Amino acid sequence: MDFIKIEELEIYAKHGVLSAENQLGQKFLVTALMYMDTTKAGLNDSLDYSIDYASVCNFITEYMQAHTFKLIEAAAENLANDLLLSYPIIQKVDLEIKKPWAPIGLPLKTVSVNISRGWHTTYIALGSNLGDKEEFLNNAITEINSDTMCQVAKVSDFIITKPYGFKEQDDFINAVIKVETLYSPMMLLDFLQKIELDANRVRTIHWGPRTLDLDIILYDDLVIDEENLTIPHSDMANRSFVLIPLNQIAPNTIHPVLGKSIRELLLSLPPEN
Ligand code: A4P
Ligand code: MG
Repeated sequence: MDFIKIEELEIYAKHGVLSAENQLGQKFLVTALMYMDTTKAGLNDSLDYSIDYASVCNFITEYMQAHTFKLIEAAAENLANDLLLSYPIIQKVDLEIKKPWAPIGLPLKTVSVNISRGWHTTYIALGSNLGDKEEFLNNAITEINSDTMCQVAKVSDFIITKPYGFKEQDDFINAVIKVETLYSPMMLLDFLQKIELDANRVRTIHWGPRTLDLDIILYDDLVIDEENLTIPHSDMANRSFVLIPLNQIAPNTIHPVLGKSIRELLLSLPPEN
């Protein structure tokens, strides 16, 4: 992908673990690679389709001077987030913060931290079969969208579905949403679980009734299988209550393990699912 690079912007600021560093300050060098599609800006020769790098340099300088972090990791993390939120055209940023004068009493050239942060596309399945089901789904969507780290980009229809798995329970309302997020998969899971808890979800029976269930279905084309998080969702390809709404908003998205589009997965689903 195209990028615009700001190299070794020199900033005098006050980050550091030592109190002398917080009081006297020192020099930092910031390098930022900002990924975006520059085609339109190039063809139209217009800043309307790009970023003004002078403005970004001022932004970075002001940010670094307005805050005092102990760790350059924290300075980088927060600066990357703020850059991505303030300049929506930037899809990803590689950020390096160098400390050329790190006070360690030994002859070192520089110490630096390098991070890469960006927007990710994720699909989240919502389900409810207790209480005011529609309201639980609507509230969850509003809560997700009101978090600065998430933007709800698409919402499928709300569909009424028969219970899958444990059958002796009320019908569900299900939906799938497309969300652009700055959260890592783990942070996203934590965030969604807090929303579930807020909805007073009581977990008694596995696959049983719930006020609100939020599952991460896809996250870019990432494949992870950790103890508490599996992406793509391990059972998504067998569930019409996931595939029908997902097919409405992402029919051509490819399942990164099965190598089939959502439309193909839905077409090959047995009718009883
Ligand atoms: N977990 C692992 N991967 C993920 C992921 N991709 N997204 C872990 C979210 N969570 C994930 O889930 C248990 C643990 O799964 C979480 O703590 C997380 O670390 P849970 O939702 O807390 O527990 P559960 O609901 O009892 O089990 P499970 O297997 O998650 O149930 P499902 O898969 O959520 O299915 N029928 C219809 N028609 N519509 C429905 O929405 N839903 C279910 C529940 C059953 N039948 C249904 C529906
Ligand atoms: Mg679940």
